[in-house]
Amino acid sequence: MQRLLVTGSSGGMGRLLRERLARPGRVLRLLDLAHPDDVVASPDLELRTGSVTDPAVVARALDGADAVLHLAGISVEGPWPDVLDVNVHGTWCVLDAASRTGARVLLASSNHAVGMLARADAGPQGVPADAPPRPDTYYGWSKTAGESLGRMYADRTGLDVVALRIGSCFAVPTNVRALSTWLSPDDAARLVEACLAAPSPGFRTVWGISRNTRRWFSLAEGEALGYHPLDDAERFAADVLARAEPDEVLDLVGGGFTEYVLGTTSRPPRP
Ligand code: 15L
Repeated sequence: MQRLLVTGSSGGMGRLLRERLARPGRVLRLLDLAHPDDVVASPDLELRTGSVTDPAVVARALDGADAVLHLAGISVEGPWPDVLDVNVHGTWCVLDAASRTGARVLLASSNHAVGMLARADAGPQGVPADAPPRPDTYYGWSKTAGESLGRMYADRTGLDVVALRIGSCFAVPTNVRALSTWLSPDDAARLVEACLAAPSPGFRTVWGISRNTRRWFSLAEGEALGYHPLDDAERFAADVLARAEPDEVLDLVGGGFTEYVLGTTSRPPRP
């Protein structure tokens, strides 16, 4: 029996993945500050409540787990102390506890780790999955910090750590940028399964995107790990383009995040 811990299971991605990751031979253990009423514990579903910033909570949650999908965190730009505590300290709690149990760690990183990259600078295959950090926000920086902490634990302790640079994981793509950056929920589950099944991946960085016709990011590193996405945002293109906002940021990988006043999700007024 495999036990998979999912942190941040009540958040956006956690909710999309919960049912998709359930399967015979697997116990899902969900950790979040609270669980929705319709999520009920069963022999295959263990519910843990608490914060990823509490090392004791995380150590207990990892006890007996074979792997952890670490989704918990602030998922947009936020004030520096909060981002540091939840995203960086929380990720340390997970990596440090996993380094004592040997559980494989899948870290939810983000495209915003390289958000300031100009799309024009991407090679013919798209931005490589291990492109050096170019964070666009405190949030994006926190994701690069998590990746580099993961690398350190992998190097120092032999832990398997896969950092998933997730594009836009929503039920459907909602803007023009997402026609390039979309990660469908089904492909997200395929990505997690590939990361769990790969024999001894060591430290890797892979893009979490679907096989989008307009993709900006390389699929090569994910494919090397056994991730073969099936979905393509293009089937939503007509609808999305009909509703396109004229001022959407499309020249930089991070899109609208690249314009945020740091620490906030507001933009300065345009001249
Ligand atoms: C992310 O990293 C965020 O968590 C998510 O809210 C989206 O904004 C996504 O990136 C994106 O770039 O679309």
